[in-house]
Amino acid sequence: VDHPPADLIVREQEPLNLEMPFSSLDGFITPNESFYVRCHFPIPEISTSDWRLRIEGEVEAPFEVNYEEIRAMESRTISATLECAGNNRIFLEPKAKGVQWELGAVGNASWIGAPLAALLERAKPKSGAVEVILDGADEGQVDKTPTPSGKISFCRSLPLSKARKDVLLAYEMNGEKLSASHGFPLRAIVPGWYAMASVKWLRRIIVTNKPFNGFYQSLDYAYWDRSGVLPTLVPLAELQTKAEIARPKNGEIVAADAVYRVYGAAWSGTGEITRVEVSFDSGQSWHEAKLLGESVKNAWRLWEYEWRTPAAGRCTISARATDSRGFAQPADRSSDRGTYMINHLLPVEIEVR
Ligand SMILES: Nc1nc2c(c(=O)[nH]1)N[C@H]1C(S)=C(S)[C@@H](COP(=O)(O)O)O[C@H]1N2
Ligand SMILES: [Mo]
Repeated sequence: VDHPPADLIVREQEPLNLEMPFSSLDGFITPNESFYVRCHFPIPEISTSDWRLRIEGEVEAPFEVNYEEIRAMESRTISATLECAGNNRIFLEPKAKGVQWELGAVGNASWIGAPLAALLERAKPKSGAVEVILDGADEGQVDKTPTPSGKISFCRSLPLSKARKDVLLAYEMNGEKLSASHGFPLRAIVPGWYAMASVKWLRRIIVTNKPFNGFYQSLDYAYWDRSGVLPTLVPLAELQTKAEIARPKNGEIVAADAVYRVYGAAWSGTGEITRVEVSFDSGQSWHEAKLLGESVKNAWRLWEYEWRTPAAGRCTISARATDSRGFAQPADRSSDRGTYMINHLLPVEIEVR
């Protein structure tokens, strides 16, 4: 690791999986040393002098760029919240396999990079092009059946329309050069989508004329969609609307007959957060929380609620978010989502003393 994981919970050493203790939430921007890390394979060591990004596939004009060329392109700065699709997995019943994330496989950063649209424009996708595969330089063996023989790389695809709309190829995170664990030298930032789409250590961009069905698009990071005539396995995409409580944290002891500032963050991939509500009685009554700061597209919104604490006893606190398109959080969990897209209500149990 190129930064000390002092602020982070080590979920796995190899591959490296680090979680932010969500109770340490302290502002709109997650500092780089507190930002969660999710890796499937060993972190590739890449030197900028050997590194190239190739744009190929169903394009009229395939080409390669090096690190200096990417940095010399017209840049854009965006805020974007990344959340792992498996965030909150530890709370699933029955227990699910996979990294046991609590609340902290999420973070918000300011990213600087080149718009993917600019590279695509130069490569000129052919008329039948439908998707763009983002291919990472990290490789390894996966163990879900049917198991591919030999190593595969981490790669994901996007519809060409999304790739052209707002995807950033980022080389800076919160004003610093991207670190090895976050994808040095270049990573994708796919705003509004679960973070498996934001491929790190980019090496190739492949335009295709048919939907891609790679491992992380089908066997992994997919869910059962029942909106059509028959259930279909669909790759995960948009972030689901969610509010998380940073403080108090589970098991915290809170002073009775006092004022406590309940504090957290809320985000959505489908719209703006318009409302966060808090309940102190297992969801029987709800109180409007105050949304802090300004609404920033594709970034989380911090919120707070000044709580007059009751007399001593146990208390269950829940928070729920609603977005501008009316998406809210389900009370219960559907197994159609496998071990991903966990946004049902997750109450915090505390003691008032
Ligand atoms: N090449 C590559 N890109 C990747 C991954 C990976 O293992 N390899 N993990 C993905 C997943 S599942 C998540 S949640 C985010 C995590 O980004 P971070 O480590 O910068 O927080 O990266 C995504 N991009
Ligand atoms: Mo993830």
